[in-house]
Amino acid sequence: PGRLQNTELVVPIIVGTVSQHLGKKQANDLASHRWTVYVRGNGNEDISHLVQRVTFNLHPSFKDPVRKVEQQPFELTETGWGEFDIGVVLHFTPDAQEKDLEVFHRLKLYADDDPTGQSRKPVVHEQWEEVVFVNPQQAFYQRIMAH
Ligand code: SLL
Repeated sequence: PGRLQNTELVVPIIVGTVSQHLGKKQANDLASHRWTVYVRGNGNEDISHLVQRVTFNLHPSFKDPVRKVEQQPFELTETGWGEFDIGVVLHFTPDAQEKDLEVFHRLKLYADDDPTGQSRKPVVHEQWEEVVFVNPQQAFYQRIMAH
């Protein structure tokens, strides 16, 4: 047991947001859009073999801005009026013996070709991350490789 030396485990993940204007009838000052932030594996696969829980740190203007999601799907839906950087904290499975990792992802409400946001076309904004485990725990490494 223990850590593997000279080994890197690289796992690609996708962090993204999708948002949509609520429409003139439903929108109000505090809620012009409905949006979802999510963490996924490459090709939409389950990442619960790696990630135990995700904390989404929202802008302080939200009620209870620290939101914990304890199981798949690791996503959160809200309504709001503005764009901001969402802190997405990955808590890995205990056998990884790794620190939490915070990734920042910009919530995008407005498409570049529609700056007023009146179109109701969903706006998707995704970023790729490569999570790198340096000298991973042996048991964790074997479990992930066998997955
Ligand atoms: C801005 N710096 O000024 C950004 C802040 C904050 C958005 C955006 C809260 C919604 C609610 C909300 O959408 N905050 O209170 O339910 O554009």
